[in-house]
Amino acid sequence: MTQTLQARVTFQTRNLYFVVTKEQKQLTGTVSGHFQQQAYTPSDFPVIGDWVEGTLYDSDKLLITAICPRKSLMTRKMAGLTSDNQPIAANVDTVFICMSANHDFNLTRLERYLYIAWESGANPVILLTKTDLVTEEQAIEMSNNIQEATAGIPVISVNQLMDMRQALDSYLAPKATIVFVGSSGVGKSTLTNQLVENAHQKTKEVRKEDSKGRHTTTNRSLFFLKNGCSIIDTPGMREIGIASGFAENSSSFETLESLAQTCKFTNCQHETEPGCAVQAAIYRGELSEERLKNYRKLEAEKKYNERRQQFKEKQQNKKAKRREKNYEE
Ligand SMILES: Nc1nc2c(ncn2[C@@H]2O[C@H](COP(=O)(O)OP(=O)(O)OP(=O)(O)O)[C@@H](O)[C@H]2O)c(=O)[nH]1
Ligand SMILES: [Mg+2]
Ligand SMILES: [Zn+2]
Repeated sequence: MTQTLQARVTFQTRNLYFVVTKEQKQLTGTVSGHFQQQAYTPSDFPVIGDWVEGTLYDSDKLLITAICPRKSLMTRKMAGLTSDNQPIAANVDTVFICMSANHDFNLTRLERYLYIAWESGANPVILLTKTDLVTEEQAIEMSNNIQEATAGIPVISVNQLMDMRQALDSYLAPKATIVFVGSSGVGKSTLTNQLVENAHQKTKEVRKEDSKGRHTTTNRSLFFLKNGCSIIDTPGMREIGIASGFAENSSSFETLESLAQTCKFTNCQHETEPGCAVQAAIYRGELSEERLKNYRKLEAEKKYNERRQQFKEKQQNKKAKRREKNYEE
């Protein structure tokens, strides 16, 4: 008798998938011939974080017949001529974009990662890592610069001396899936190891002689926290191509904004207005609904931050006036 079951992909090497059932049983999986025939692009195959369905055989092997509907899918453009997107991780809730405070700081690269996160349907959070290597003032300045450039996306400063679970607590819900992305050596595996006791990810050590790294992560792996939260560690991306559909050199922040400037009405809400360039781009498949949704969120956050800033200034003015008054008396 065959048993059909669902399991989550936690690791992949070539065509072999390591999967874990809801009961925490580990199995190895391969896709069925029928599945293979129906798959046309890399994203049609299971990727880490996917829930897959299949039939159990030999007590610990799964013949994968289907991928369960994905909540989100992170992809990047593949190197070379192909326009296919390479899937990175599925069903992610929060993408932690890691940038280290010591030498990795680069807002353009950050923008690209943000773009990937937005396109995926997951929420981005920026982690400024290794803040122990700079002064507190420098860390604050960098964090402010990031905040200014990204308008409203959470920025969290961390370093290995901190309690990471406490720092990231609100994102580590039992059913949540989080992923760490960012350049090689920014501390993604160190973060993973701190959060997951049994992760034992080898972390990159930098050789003194040639400053080349060892133990750099080469494969994506999914780990579970005791509460059920899933954590995916990824290898540092050397080049981060933006998923196809957009020119690679286009700035993610500017694309939608410049499109919006060509709408017929200057106060266009990009909903049902005639002559809306944004909706037209969505219709042509050049822009995803998700991207517009994130743009709206960002706009709302921008407004919120502006209001907060105005409020703060008002409070400060009031205080200053009060001080003046006291002084006069
Ligand atoms: N000073 C300091 N060093 C850190 C911190 N976090 C990580 N490191 C060190 O930085 C090096 C790289 O850390 P990893 O965690 O391996 O970096 P990674 O992002 O996983 O790198 P890849 O796997 O190559 O993508 C290691 O030698 C860590 O010990 C930190 O907060 N402060
Ligand atoms: Mg690593
Ligand atoms: Zn419009």
